[in-house]
Amino acid sequence: MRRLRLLTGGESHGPALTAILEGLPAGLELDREAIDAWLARRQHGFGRGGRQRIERDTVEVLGGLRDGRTLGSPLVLRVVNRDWENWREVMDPWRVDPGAAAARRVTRPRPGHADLSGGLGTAQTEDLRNVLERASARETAARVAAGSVCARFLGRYGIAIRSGVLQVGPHVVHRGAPDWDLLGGVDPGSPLVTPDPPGEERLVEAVREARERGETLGGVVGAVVRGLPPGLGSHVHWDRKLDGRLARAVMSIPSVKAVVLGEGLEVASRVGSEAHDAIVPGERGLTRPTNRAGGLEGGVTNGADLVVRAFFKPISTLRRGLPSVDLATGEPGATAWERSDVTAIASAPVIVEAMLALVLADALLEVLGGNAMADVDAAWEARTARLAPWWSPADRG
Ligand code: EPS
Repeated sequence: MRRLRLLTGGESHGPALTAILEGLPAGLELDREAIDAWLARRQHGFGRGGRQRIERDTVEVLGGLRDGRTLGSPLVLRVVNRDWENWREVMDPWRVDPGAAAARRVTRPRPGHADLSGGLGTAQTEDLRNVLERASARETAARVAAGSVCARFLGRYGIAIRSGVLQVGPHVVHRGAPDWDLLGGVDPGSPLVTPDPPGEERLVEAVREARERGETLGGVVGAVVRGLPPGLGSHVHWDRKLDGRLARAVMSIPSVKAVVLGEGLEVASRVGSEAHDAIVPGERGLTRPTNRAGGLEGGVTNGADLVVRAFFKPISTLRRGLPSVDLATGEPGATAWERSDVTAIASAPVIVEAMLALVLADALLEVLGGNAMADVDAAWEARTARLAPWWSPADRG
């Protein structure tokens, strides 16, 4: 991140999650309802566990905003954990109740979660709760709050994001890279937010079956960003290339094990003439009849839609348990279960959108500069004027 910084804090069953987003220009108008709508999307979906019936995520702003406009100082956002009330004795920052803490101690690490690796890494194997509380995907609530603000910034320049679930476990709704029109068919209120809402009943049934078997499911999320001007990122340095920055951000979402840009998975097995996107003169600039590159060439946006897929592994808390070892005794034993999601895939699209918005807002600010929205606006106008012979935001659509 070159212009923006995002730091999140807070544990899953602690008092709250916090996000500090630093580097936004002063004068960006925010909308509380819009942030809350993003948070609600993250809570929506079929397959979530009992926790989502407790939480009602909404944003509180603790700094960086006055009269609905950013001040240029760090934007401090908080999302309260309602479940904290039930965990005070176990999660008290100053003094936990030893009896309550012992009853909630975790010593059998879940394969696939951060329990063992994080416990070994931070010398906290005596109670893996010290690790799993922070490693919990609950943290993504803070990212979504901050990401929605970045999306608002991008929206000012006509840059918009769509997303949806392309696959739930082995059940494929759409194979291959998504496009803008496909994701226009997503109903954010449908149980699994796929581009085929009427076809979701069989997916819902698959989630129900997995629940009955004590299993969990992952899946695939697709996202497309429209309206990005060419030239974001860099062809010059490995750490400034936008493909790497986007992949890192999406890969950092809990459970993501693979990120694909455009038709990146598919082109590896094609010949060159079927892998690239011809450059053709158009009426108002250059056009590309295909978008296999997914909007990025050489680590730089090329003006086409940015196309991303994120592959999520199944959740690692299974009701049927997974083979593990009790670190307190050294004895083998199945992992414990209290409650969990069967799948959180319906929550994933908005999280992917948030991470894309964060990186893209950073990349846009990097080329536009400016600490005040008026200056950023002027830079946007100058840049689009320079690009006019080649690219026009109006052409995307
Ligand atoms: C999570 C475990 C579950 C999920 C949680 C992520 O929480 P709990 O242990 O309280 O049942 O519900 O996700 C959320 C709370 C959320 O808001 O997304 C985990 O271990 O990663």
